[in-house]
Amino acid sequence: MTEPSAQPPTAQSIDEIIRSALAELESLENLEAVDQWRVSYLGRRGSLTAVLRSLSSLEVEERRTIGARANQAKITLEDRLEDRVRHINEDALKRSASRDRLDVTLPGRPALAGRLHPTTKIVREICNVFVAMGFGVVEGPEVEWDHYNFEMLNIPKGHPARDMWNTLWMDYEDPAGEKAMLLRTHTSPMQARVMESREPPIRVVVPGKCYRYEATDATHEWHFYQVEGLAVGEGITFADLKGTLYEFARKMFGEERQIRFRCDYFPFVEPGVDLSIDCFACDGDGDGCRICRDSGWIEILGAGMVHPKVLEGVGYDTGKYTGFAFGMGPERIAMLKYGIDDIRHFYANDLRFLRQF
Ligand code: FA5
Repeated sequence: MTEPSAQPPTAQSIDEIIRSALAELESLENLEAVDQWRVSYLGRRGSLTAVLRSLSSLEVEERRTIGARANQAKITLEDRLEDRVRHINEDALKRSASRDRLDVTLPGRPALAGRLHPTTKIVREICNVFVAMGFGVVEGPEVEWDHYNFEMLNIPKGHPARDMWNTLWMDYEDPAGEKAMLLRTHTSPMQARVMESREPPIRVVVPGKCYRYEATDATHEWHFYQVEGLAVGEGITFADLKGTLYEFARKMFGEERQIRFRCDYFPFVEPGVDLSIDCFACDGDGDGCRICRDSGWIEILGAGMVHPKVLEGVGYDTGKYTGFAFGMGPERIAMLKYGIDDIRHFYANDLRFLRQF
């Protein structure tokens, strides 16, 4: 850059300004530098502007020739400035076009598709079997009142049967100072809720999450799913219960499966039973079988005829209506069906396990 001169301008000094300005301009690679260049030659205090200002100190004749030269110099610098800016912009555009070029021949990245959790799948499979038999599907609250989880199921306070369900209580007490709210320990409270809200005939299954204050092991989680079933109407008998569950076992585990009922106790059914299927791994032989632990049978659910006290509790006429109910653990059914040896795999969030389903 040439410093503005205090000397009167001459043709040589103007040529010198042009020469050095153009040489400098050619070496500039970005717009900021070009703007600084413009300020230093053509700006208010720029060297060429200073020349134009000092023309008045020249003789008239000299002023005409030197002035014309200086004006021509200004036009030259402005033209070349414009060229340089265009050149820099075009260069930047070319560079970005080659840098950001889209290679349409590259193979695409495969989209990661999510999938249903194995519990969701088995719960849907179970529900579908019952839907095909005319059952509807309903859901209910996971935070439940003691009233529905126990009282309405013929399990009053102090009843020893409460010990069958290790309970996670909420920090809420009723006016009598009793713990009143809990994470439901089973889906059975929905029996009373459904019966309170409609009249027979009723046929529903209730899938949902349950919680128990439980030490976990290969077959016990502290949170797990259940699918409850309830049918209430006129003339429903134990034969209907047997037929329904028999159909379910065959649809889930195969036509050749045998089922076995044994007496069991649940305060909200009478009589109560548990249902086993003959082991699909050893075909009921039992001998040395890891799945059924030598017994030839695998227990899959609890069931029974709805206890008259439960029907009375919701105001049903027990002379007119009877019903059956059942409750099963879908994770245990999935374990049996797919040979999973530990229930804790279901909720450990290990994709190596979950991707297998
Ligand atoms: C009940 O919960 C009764 N409400 C079932 C019932 C309903 C009986 C209607 C009669 C009429 P039980 O505690 O046995 O019963 O649990 C039922 C099923 O839930 C079990 O067979 C098992 O498959 C599953 N289950 C129970 N506890 C756990 C647990 N800790 N982890 C995983 N699954 C469990």
